[in-house]
Amino acid sequence: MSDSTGHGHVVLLSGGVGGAKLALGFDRLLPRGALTVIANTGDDFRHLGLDISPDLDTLMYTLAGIVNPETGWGCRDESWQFMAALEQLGGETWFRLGDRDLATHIERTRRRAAGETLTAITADFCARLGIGSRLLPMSDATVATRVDTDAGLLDFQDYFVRRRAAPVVRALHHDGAAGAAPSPAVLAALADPRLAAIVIAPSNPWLSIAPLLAIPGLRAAIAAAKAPVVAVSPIVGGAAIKGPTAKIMAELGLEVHNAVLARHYRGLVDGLILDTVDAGETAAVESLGVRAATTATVMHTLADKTGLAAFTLRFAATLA
Ligand code: FO1
Repeated sequence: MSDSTGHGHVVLLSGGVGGAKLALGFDRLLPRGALTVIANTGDDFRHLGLDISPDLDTLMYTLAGIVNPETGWGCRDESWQFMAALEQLGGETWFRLGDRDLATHIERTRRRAAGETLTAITADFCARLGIGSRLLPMSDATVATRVDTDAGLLDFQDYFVRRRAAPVVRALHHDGAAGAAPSPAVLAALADPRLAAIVIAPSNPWLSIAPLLAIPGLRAAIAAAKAPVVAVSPIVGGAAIKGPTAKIMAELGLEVHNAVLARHYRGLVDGLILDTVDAGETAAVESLGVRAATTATVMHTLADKTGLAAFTLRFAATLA
């Protein structure tokens, strides 16, 4: 359950901005190489002829310390010459691509066209950016989240960015997930005997975590792992810290309670971490057979992030 440094290894399932904060907490808390992040690629899309992987890039920039601190995505100290020039030519600028960020998309697109896997490209980018943790796409197959709404069936970024998540969600589809296989690297990470915990980050369960769990082999590998599975709730005080989680839950006819989330994750997670403001919900969560713990889950500072990471590991140890 642990390596020579006495630390267990951690696998973190994560989407973009919210999950990336906890990824950074584990990256800074654990010895180099003890963290593997499995990233959602259901938000990926082809745009302006480029292969774009937003959650992978958000996680990569965050772990490299170069993410834009205001938005949580894209690069810090960014310039926007490309967007300005594209605007002048009447190109599509609703999805903001900064000049530094653009290099990632152009080089990833070139290497994928040359036949490299997303896993291999991501590993090389991370090595070049000095990242010690492993960052793995959930699969090297294409899985695309589609959002069925009152404005029609929308591609993810069209719904999320272009239309600012305004359309009413009827259903979510993960095209390609049923036929997708987790990469060998993902399966190896989940089978690692040094695993102390498998953690589901406080990303949107329906938008960002669902695509991961829709891949049959991935869900099975989590269930087969010896290590306890702990989720950190993105719902704080009946709302989502960031993004449209609460809105989507309401539109899907779900009450915005952590017991609903516990039911959603039931059978997969051993424990759920709630924010202290939701301590009143722990009994309801535990009545579903999911252990509950409370701590400060809203992360602003690095200390918040490493603190939540450490708490998650301690809680997981009580579930082992
Ligand atoms: N989110 C936005 O709300 N507006 C954008 O223009 C935008 C551009 C963008 C570019 C690169 C990238 O990696 C992420 C970007 N995001 C943008 C965030 C992204 O759409 C979401 O964070 C994820 O897809 C959902 O987690």
